[in-house]
Amino acid sequence: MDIKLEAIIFDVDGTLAETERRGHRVAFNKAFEQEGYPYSWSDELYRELVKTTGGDRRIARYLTEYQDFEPEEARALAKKLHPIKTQLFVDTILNGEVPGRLGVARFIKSLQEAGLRTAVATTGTTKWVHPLVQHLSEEGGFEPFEVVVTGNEVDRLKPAPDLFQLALQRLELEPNQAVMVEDSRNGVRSAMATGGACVAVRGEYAHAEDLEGADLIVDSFGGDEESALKVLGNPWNLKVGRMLTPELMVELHRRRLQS
Ligand code: XBP
Ligand code: MG
Repeated sequence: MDIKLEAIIFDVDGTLAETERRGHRVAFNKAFEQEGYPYSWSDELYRELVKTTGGDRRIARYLTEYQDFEPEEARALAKKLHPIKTQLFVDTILNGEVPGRLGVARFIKSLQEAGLRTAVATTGTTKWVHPLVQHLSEEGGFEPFEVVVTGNEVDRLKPAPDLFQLALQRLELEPNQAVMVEDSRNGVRSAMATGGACVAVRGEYAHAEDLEGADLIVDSFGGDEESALKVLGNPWNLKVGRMLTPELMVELHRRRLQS
């Protein structure tokens, strides 16, 4: 019996919006400064730290690995600082300072017009994810996501599959009825661990080789001539044009199912 593609599940950070370098990293640094700690994460250091998913775990890792904190103390200080960082990032969102990634609104609109359901599964904290996805759907002119799963709702963050599995459960779908869209190595690994299909739209902190295993790797969502996407990996030899489209998602899903 033919299994249809029903839904596209999006990651947030690096996928729906390039939030890390100018958003989260700045909010972490503002929180450190506001609370009187002499820490400041450079872009280069953050490229390493962002491999640790979850902002509070990221702070705790930094304190133990770079500031010689004992694990207990590191966790306690992270618990204190992370909510402060989160509120600072919410303020950034509410000031309209977090734009969607180029081409993502067009892509989501085309998916919804083609009758595909759309959802979110992110490691990020509920408190900022909801205002951000609401802002992106209003700014981008697409319907709100049907399901939004955030890092607070599961025990294991990416690269574990838990977030995508919870989104699939809420959509009442099996992994082979969805395509997941990610930007990073942790995200691609999380999607692959569900057994479903994954499209990687390389994020600012990822390199193409990190995204190996995805069913299609591109550098952007694409658009008209000057913003055409570049294909970085195409294991199914799909016919890929200037932009991601619903038809391409259906074809990728079909090829994968037939394999
Ligand atoms: C990326 C993450 C998050 C953000 C920071 O999530 O790992 O931790 O970097 O947000 P994804 P928080 O790519 O899965 O969307 O500080 O709220 O964790
Ligand atoms: Mg991401």
